[in-house]
Amino acid sequence: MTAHETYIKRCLQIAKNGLGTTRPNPMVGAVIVYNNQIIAEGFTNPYGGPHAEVNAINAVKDQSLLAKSTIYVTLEPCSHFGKTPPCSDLIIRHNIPNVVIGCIDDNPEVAGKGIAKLRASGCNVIVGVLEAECKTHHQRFFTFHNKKRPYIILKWAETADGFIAPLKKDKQKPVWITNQYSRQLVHKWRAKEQAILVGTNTVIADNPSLTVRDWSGENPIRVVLDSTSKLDTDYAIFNEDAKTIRITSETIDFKKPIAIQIATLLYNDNINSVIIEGGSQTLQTFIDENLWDEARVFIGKTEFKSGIKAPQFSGNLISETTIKNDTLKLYAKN
Ligand code: AOF
Ligand code: ZN
Repeated sequence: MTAHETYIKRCLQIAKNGLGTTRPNPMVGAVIVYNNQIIAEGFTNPYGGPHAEVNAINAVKDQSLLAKSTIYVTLEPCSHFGKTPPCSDLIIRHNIPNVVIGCIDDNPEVAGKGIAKLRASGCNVIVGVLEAECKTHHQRFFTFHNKKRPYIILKWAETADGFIAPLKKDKQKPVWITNQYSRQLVHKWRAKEQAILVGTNTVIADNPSLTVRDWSGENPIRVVLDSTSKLDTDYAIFNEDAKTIRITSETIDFKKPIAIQIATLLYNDNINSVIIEGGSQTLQTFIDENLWDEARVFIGKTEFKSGIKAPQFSGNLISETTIKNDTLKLYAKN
């Protein structure tokens, strides 16, 4: 690993401190290096607050060193007045001579203009260090700007014989396909996403809370498809633990393809990622409309013999792991 890569790697590490708070803004990390030593670090503040570069620059004790330093940042420094002033201007004002960037910011407000500004003022700018890692790190933000929809993760658990749920089920007794460790992992995943979505049948059958209670962090915004507009507000999904968006026939046309309408609605609500946790019909809708980015499928050891079939799809298998007696398969879209 080169020195540049080592420092960008550190930027990626500290960027994650912004998890759950910066969205829909990207969680950026920045470090300032003088004489082969990190002299300051910063990450993006909660939405609307100072950017990573601002925090890193302010954290330098001896500000005179800035004129002899290099700033490393996962994402191109911004060039526009949004909720905060442009980071590229701040870098120029402090005469920081070297800027090393992971990847370009695809927000049309920025999109290369930050780099152009820095270069025009005489900064030495290097772009594309650990670019793939930085793009992956910022993929929710990029999907939001480039595809005008949230990053979409499909998640379900199926039995060894391919069922997602039994046909009929006793409301009082939850039926678990996966073990407690897999379930905790799902709560960890939830904390990473801005929203979580389920269909009406899942609410009625499982009465899920869709929170991160077995982990920590922010509860995602709950989104429920209520095609009949009849869901009782007694369901746990409407409790005070998190915000809930109810999608009814007043918000979308259930006779037309619905996944694209939902994706657009969430985009308009500034939501840059969503995890879809069922049921089979809702998941299948997103698969059939080809509107997903990742699928995370647990396969348990139990068999139901009959029941509601798991979604049918094809994807690129990225990894297969075991969590005690469960198998977890991660797919990316073909
Ligand atoms: C950076 N560093 O840490 C972040 C950046 O409304 P504002 O002022 O907060 O600007 C938001 C936009 O700035 C956001 O859409 C993205 O393009 C960029 N985010 N830029 O230089 C940061 N979070
Ligand atoms: Zn900025």
